[in-house]
Amino acid sequence: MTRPILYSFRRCPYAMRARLAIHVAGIECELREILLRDKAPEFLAASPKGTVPVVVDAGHVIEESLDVMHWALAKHDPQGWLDMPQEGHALIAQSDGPFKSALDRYKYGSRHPEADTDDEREKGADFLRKLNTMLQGQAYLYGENPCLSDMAIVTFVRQFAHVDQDWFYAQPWPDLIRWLDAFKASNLFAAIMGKYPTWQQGDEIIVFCPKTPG
Ligand SMILES: N[C@@H](CCC(=O)N[C@@H](CS)C(=O)NCC(=O)O)C(=O)O
Repeated sequence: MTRPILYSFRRCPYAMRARLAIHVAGIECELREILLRDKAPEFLAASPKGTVPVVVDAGHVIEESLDVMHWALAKHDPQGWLDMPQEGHALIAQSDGPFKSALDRYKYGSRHPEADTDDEREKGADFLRKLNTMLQGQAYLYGENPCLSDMAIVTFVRQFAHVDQDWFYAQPWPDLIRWLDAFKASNLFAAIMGKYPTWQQGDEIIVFCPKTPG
């Protein structure tokens, strides 16, 4: 049986969330690490829009990270990540939309000369305050177990926190910080952050999340 191919980029928060779902689902993939500034032609042939992550599963191309998460969890969802209230989808949309836009303008201020980085940080902080409130008294966004929205959002919160860690960790968001730090310290996060050389045709196959024997 041929394994699905996963085109990925280690530090991309979209690729990270795809790898989180693939890993928790235990799907063995052939990992191909892409260099964003010099994309492999095989990658562009599979998905001309040229964003990671992309999964190619028996000729079927999945080129949106959330779709990759759903694809993986539909196969196997041992932690019940899909067991999420309906509003979790709207929360993910808020993260992928306005929050991600503020994050980009805050993080890459020089690429957005029209934006004021303090204003953008404040827009992002509005969303983070909401998450902090949701996390009060519970380990995850919708209770004591992680679900799709935790894992679809946390990699972007991590990126936001890393723009200016001194500022982030000084904010009155103890529950959000606890949630983020627990994720960063988790075995799951460690398992998806392995370092791989950039892939090119002819390289030896790298198996992402190999099945443990037995
Ligand atoms: N909507 C896409 C967005 C993916 C995305 O934008 N990934 C970035 C890397 S973090 C990318 O591949 N950018 C293309 C480039 O930099 O050339 C998804 O959810 O998969």
